[in-house]
Amino acid sequence: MAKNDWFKDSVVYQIYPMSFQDSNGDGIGDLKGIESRLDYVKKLGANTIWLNPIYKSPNKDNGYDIADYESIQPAYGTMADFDSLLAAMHSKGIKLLMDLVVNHTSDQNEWFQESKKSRDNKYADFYIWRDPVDGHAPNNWGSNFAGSAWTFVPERGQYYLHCFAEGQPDLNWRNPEVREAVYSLMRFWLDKGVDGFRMDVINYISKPDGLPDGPVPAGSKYSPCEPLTTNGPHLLEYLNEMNDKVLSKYDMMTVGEMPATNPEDAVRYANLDGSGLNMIFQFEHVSLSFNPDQAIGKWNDEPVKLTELKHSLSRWQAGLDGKSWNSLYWNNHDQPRAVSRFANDEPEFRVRAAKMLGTTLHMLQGTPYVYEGEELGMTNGHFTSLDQYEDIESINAYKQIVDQEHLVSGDKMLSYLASRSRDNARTPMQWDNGKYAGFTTGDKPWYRLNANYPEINAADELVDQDSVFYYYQKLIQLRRDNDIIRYGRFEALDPKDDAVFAYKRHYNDLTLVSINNFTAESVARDYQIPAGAQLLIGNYADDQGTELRPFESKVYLF
Ligand code: TEU
Ligand code: CA
Repeated sequence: MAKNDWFKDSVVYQIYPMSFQDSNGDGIGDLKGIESRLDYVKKLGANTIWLNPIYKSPNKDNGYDIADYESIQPAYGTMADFDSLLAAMHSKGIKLLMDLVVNHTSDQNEWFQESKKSRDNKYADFYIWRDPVDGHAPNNWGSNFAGSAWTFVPERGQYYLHCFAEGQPDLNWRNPEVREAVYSLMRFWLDKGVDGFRMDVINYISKPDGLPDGPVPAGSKYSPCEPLTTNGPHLLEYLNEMNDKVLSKYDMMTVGEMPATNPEDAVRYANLDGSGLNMIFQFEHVSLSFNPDQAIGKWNDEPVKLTELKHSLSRWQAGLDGKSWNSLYWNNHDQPRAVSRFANDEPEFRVRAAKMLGTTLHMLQGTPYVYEGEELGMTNGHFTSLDQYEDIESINAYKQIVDQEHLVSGDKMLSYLASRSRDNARTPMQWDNGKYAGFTTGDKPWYRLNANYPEINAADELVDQDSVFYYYQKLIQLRRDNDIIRYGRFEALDPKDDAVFAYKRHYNDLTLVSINNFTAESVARDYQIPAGAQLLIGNYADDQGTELRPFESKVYLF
């Protein structure tokens, strides 16, 4: 394996620091808490951890608004705690990916604090400032978190652009000094020994020339920043420059978060020739039920159609083979819980369904990402009132869509939030059935627990050989043991079948068949499995041949 190629052999476990493990009873997860749980991650078999942002931040967007790139959020601990965590990880053979959030900073960042003072200071050109047009914002762009993407600052008599919250001003990547400042903070962490970066909305960094108005969906006042600001004219140039000046100098891995991309974009920005990033997080399979041209956008409560999901994942598997590399994920801190969204979280089916989703994803080509609690089959919160939400996106969306634009009723929007809110993923980790699920010893977790922690928790799963946890452990071990799972070529089977997602992988003279029933019904399917085939894994105790029971998964090798 060539230098820097270990990204292909990684299985990444994603930790949302705020909600993982509190060590000092203040109700907020922290670095010492993470360190105390490394053996759990090790036991699962992941060899890489991605930490969501742990830098100093006013938490307008839970750490995605960074006030100081080179210091640790005090609630999470100190730089000494970080050094200790990194050393502990490395001693256990676990690599660390940090979150790199450089499309925007916090408005509390010193760069912005200086920039907003005048039009001629050292940082004046670090952000995207424009004069008012006829007393209004310079264009019609809307923030991803509702409202205009522009905020006026009287000191400068100008507006600044923020594709996310007002407290998240976009950096001006056209300014070479901005790019150098970013490379410098990257080197700071790489020189400490971190093993790579997950790059937040990295395909937003090059804005279109002239910042022209965009189309406004019916019922809205604004044209959403996305996709107007994604995949801009200088993106590839910036990524190549970053590669030249930083990435190529270290033995590291990169994954760029890139909404609004297609397989051709992946080949462009994350080519296996090593000129850009190692892989991207694409959004197609988690956006299939969106209405991009309507003001309601991502908000709905429709289940995804299996045929569309299959079509999407299949075209990414085929489109990237030999040219780029897939990231494989069902959920993360921005997405609802996989078992609730793509399968079935009712007690009767949950365990089987969670294993089925794990099988579907982990037998694909690419690097799998497991989001904390996914390996337990954790579910959505099933919240029913607005005061149960904490996330800026969810709360602002409700205000805009229900209170201001009157596009849907409050009840309808609550149903949409229950189905799609990012908060579904952000409830504290369910370690055991004790008070606050073992997440904190204090009396106030920063965010509410999912009420089902007495039934779904790590302690119970670790003493149950049939648990989702041990099933994920086996999936990860199978990937390690079988080149065909890591490198094999993908072949879709029966694209029109709306109940079963089955596919083949091919490597040398070996064939693997992954069969996954996405329904709560029994169905019969014949994939012509040869008599001597080996059953690598399955989520029922026995094999009924062509009969597939509810949410049954099985994988054959021959
Ligand atoms: O998320 C980016 C992201 O998910 C959006 O671009 C999304 O497509 C948009 O909000 C439309 O719904 C990343 C982080 O993962 C997220 O937690 C941050 O809030 C965001 O960037 C800003 O940093
Ligand atoms: Ca704490």
